[in-house]
Amino acid sequence: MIEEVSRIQAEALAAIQAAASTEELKALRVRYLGKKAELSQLLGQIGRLPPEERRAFGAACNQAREAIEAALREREEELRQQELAARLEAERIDVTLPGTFVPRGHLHVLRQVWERIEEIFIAMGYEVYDGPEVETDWYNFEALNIPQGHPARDAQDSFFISGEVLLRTHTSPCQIRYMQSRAPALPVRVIVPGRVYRRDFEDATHSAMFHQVEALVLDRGITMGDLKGTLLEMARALFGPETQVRLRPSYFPFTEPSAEVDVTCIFCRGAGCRVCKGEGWIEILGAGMVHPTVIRNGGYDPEEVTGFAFGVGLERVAMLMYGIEDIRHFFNNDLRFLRQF
Ligand code: 2U9
Repeated sequence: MIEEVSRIQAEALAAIQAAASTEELKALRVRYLGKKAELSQLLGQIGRLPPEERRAFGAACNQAREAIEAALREREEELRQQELAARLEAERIDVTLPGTFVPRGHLHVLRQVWERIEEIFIAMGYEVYDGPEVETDWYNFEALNIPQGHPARDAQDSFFISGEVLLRTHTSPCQIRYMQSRAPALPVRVIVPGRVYRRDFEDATHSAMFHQVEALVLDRGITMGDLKGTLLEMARALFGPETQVRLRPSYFPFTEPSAEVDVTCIFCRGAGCRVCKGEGWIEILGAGMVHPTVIRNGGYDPEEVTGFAFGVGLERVAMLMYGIEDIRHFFNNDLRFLRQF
């Protein structure tokens, strides 16, 4: 039986040496050292031996077991190293390879102009306010001194959702909401940028949806001088420090007096060219002193406070800044156009 032990040990050591993976080694461990292994079974039969041989046989079995254990450990370490090396080689990453190119987008040109105007007014201490695009008749018209039957309603010929609810035709209703939320606190200095909707037929300069920024300032003793100074500040920040502004008399229901505002032509600097039709001036916005009725509708006392307001079309500003000749370019999402800004 002792020879059996030597044979098993020799066979096991050879098999362990020949094992090609740690997986295989696991199987060999079970086969040579497990409960059903030959060696275990031989040891189980120790009782059959004459008593004087049992000690030597037991020692031989233990010695064989230890030799197999040691060989397993050693081979396992060897194979683990080999397997690790193979994995490192197979999973090697070349960090010097060029990466996948992810094209980078940017803000839409209108959004850029929107943010530029916000920055200009935030720097002058204004708040930026926002409100619903679906408005009631009262906020969009009545509060702004445009009663039922007023011709200014026809001019904005609006998208009604019901008899009383419509898509706002200007951002002015937000100004009323802002005043109501602040009254009687002074001063009011706020701009409201946002989308507005008018039932216009589309052409190179009209779109049924466009963007406005409106400004409103209320305080004791505000004059048209404050309005003109503010307009000059904005015009110079947008179009350059040499820009001049001029006011021409006009009419809006919500301001009195009212004015159309021109800036010196940004293409010819006032000399006269094709864009300004030889005038040297380009109209960019409307403005005026807030009508007493509108001040009262916002919750303030027109005997105590005065204020100015103006409204500017974002598309108009962007078209002038970049020489864009058709408003429809903004909304067609043609990348050849959008990428230019
Ligand atoms: C309140 C009181 C007064 C805002 C004003 C204009 C004149 C104006 C147009 C410019 C081009 C609209 O985008 S556009 O078509 N806007 O001419 N807007 S005064 O007056 C207000 C606003 C709110 C409470």
